[in-house]
Amino acid sequence: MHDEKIIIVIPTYNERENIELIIPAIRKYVPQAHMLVVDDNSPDGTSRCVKDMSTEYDNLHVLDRTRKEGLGRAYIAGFSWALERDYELIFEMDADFSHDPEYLPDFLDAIQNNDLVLGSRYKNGVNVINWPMYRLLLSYFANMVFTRIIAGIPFTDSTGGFKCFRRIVLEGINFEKIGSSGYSFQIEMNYHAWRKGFRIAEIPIIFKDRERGESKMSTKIIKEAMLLLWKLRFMSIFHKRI
Ligand SMILES: Nc1nc2c(ncn2[C@@H]2O[C@H](COP(=O)(O)OP(=O)(O)OP(=O)(O)O)[C@@H](O)[C@H]2O)c(=O)[nH]1
Ligand SMILES: [Mg+2]
Repeated sequence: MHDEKIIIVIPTYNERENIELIIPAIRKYVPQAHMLVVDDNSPDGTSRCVKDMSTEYDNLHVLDRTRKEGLGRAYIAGFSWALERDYELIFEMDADFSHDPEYLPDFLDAIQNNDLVLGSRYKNGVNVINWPMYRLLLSYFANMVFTRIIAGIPFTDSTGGFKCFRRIVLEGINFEKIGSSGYSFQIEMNYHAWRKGFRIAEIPIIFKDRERGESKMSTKIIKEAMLLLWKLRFMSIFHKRI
């Protein structure tokens, strides 16, 4: 059990303070997992910091990109990198400790009988710590109302970014058709996996707001997500299979 090759993909933009702490924390909970930091040429030297750490930590990799293109593009580059190698389980995880590495073993348990495991902030009530009320309400309604009602996606947390894919799921998704760069990237990936009939489970996680580094949330990201939901609704109506 749990002997499949694991990689944790961590996109970063100006996360130097967090990345040097999250790497040892991940290692503590899943020592066998490899890590891939996908950095968009962060001005604060995140990539350099990870490269320096890789002399001490084995199986720690960096994928350097030339410019900031959003979370979605960074993940697609990271997934492609992982699929070119022999990883079976591919995680998404933020660098800023909003995703507590202590849940990683729970994902590994749940993926044994599933193809995709989603960490959900809303599965057992509301488990978000330290977010301003407007942001919590926005996220809660986006997930519990808009994604479920507009796009018909049955999950409690479609915008979360703490998840574990079996490679077969990523191999089944045409990355060229994924247009989103912000949160809607998460919705889009879940939607395609769900429509293709993969086994998907949600496990409860407690999500904490970042304590270090700067937020990259923007109204552009929110607008992109709202547009996507309507697009998915129309795709569902016409049963367009992708
Ligand atoms: N490579 C890359 N990483 C990004 C980009 N935007 C965000 N990230 C990283 O993706 C992860 C999630 O982004 P966050 O900025 O934490 O997004 P969030 O959690 O919704 O919002 P805050 O925590 O409030 O900033 C973090 O590790 C970021 O550093 C980007 O354009 N490129
Ligand atoms: Mg964050």
